[in-house]
Amino acid sequence: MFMRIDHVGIACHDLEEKIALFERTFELTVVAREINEEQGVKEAMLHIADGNGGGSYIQLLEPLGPDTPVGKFLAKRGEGVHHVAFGVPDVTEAMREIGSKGVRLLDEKPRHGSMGSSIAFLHPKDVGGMLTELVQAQEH
Ligand code: MC0
Repeated sequence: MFMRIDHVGIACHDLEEKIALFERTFELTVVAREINEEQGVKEAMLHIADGNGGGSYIQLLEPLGPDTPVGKFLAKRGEGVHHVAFGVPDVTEAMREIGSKGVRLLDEKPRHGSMGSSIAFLHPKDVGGMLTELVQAQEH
């Protein structure tokens, strides 16, 4: 079902500061930036590698406000890993399969994600405490 880890999302207070940290420390490069109003984030994707149907990235996430998923996460837990996203060939099919196993889906239908992807989230309480995202990369 999973093809690769598409990205690890990291919640931060200051996107520019954390981009500089990851560029300096790991020599990663920002390949995309976006403001996603629906998800309440300003985000940047830093490329790690390619393979198995798409790329792998670190995603840095700054909330657009306190009453957003990432804003609430920062207030409660502070900066750090917010979610792990798995690349899947077909997000609707993956939602159906995983949902049929009793895992709560946080989205009824796929939403818009980074770089033209289609995404859906699974409840962290049903996946060992890990907020999990399913990602179908944009077709090229
Ligand atoms: C909350 N919880 C988490 C968590 N966020 N556990 C692990 N990882 C996280 N990120 C835990 C809380 O500690 C709490 O447990 C329980 O889940 C319920 O949390 P809550 O604080 O009561 O509820 P809310 O209102 O904060 O909702 C949490 C929930 C929400 C995960 C349902 O954040 C959500 O729907 N997230 C999906 C969308 C999202 O995160 N979007 C931002 C990234 P306790 O034990 O304390 O009761 S957008 C993105 O990444 C896009 C741009 C992309 O990748 O392309």
